[in-house]
Amino acid sequence: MNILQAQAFFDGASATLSGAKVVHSRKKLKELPGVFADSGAFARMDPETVVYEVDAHQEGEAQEGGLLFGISHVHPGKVGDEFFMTKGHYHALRNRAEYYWGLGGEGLLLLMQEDRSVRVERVCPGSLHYIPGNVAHRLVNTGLETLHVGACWPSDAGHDYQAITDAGFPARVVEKDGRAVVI
Ligand code: PAN
Ligand code: ZN
Repeated sequence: MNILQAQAFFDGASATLSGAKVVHSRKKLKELPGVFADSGAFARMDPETVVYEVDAHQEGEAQEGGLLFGISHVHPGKVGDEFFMTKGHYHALRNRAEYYWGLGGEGLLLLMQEDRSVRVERVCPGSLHYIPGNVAHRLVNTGLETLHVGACWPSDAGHDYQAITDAGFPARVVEKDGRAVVI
């Protein structure tokens, strides 16, 4: 019997994912209007600035029971005093859960229930985060290096960004006196 090569390769040291079925995407500042509080600072920044990137391994079509594996790379930076972060989302199929785990850099994970109550977990190399269904999630890079975070989620989960676009998260992470604080 033939022994096959793996479909993809994950390099833990550099937090990179490669393979034919790995899809890379980038989110630039210009794609994040209204996400950061300081619209004046946002307008003064280069709209081509890459805020975060995602590598995702997708094996087959989205389906019930399927899984996706990805790595998010949130670059260091701020808009005004607010740290770079992901757009954040609920899963379109609301009850779908997800695991995140810290691979490099430091940051925070904002977790919001549908009643808008928020929990914040510290993300660091080795940290493991279970995101239950019905919980919106957003990564914030509070450090000076890129924040690398692994993720595994159901392939049929989908992303619902609308609820976040409409009302945002009730908590923001800003730098105050050289420290990251949640306000
Ligand atoms: C992650 C996120 C990734 C980018 O793969 O999609 O961190 O964040 P946004 O999707 O909020 O832009 C995940 O949670 N997938 O379900
Ligand atoms: Zn998700």
